[in-house]
Amino acid sequence: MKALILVDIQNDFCPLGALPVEEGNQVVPIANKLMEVFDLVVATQDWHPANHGSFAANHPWRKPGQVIDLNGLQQILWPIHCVQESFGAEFVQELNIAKVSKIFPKGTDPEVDSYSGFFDNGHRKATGLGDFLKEKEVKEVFIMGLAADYCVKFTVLDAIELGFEAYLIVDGTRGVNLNAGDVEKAIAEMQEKGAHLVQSAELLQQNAKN
Ligand code: VGL
Ligand code: ZN
Repeated sequence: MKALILVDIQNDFCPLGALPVEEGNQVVPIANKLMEVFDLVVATQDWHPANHGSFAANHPWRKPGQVIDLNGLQQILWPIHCVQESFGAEFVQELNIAKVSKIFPKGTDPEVDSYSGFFDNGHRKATGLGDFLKEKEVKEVFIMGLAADYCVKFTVLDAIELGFEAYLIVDGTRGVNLNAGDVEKAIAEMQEKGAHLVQSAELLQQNAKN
């Protein structure tokens, strides 16, 4: 069984959002097309409480982009984004979420961030995504969404660690690029660690259902 994992395709990661990803909205039509050729689609949703420790605004005098120690882990500070129940946290309206079997919220604990769709950044708590996929006897996961250099990357790396055959859908992702070249670096790291790189067109041609 193959599964398509849509990572954080939310308003705040679109070009007009609070944590803008250049061309972030351009992954939406790709996701919609790919959903037609997968029997199983899941989505992750960055879903922070307002007091989340990753928000610069929750630390005196801190600014987005700075790095702090958050309960023993290095934490990049972000603008306030994807606050539970806010517009910014909603999936992009054009995304066809009717095809999504299950949504996995992440980043709900104010004390620890969660880039990966599988675990928090300390690898202490699971979101349930790994068990869900194993129950469905998924062996191969195809991952796309936002952002390439954070949540997509860590979702891919955890998928590999959990024993899934992991495919990064390269045209289905865009990155924050806090530093120039971050996306290329992230893709290189995913590939080094065992991820396969694919383009959405190849999957549409093959038709992943077969
Ligand atoms: C993300 C930074 C903070 C992401 C989420 O979805 O890549 N990045 N929260
Ligand atoms: Zn976040």
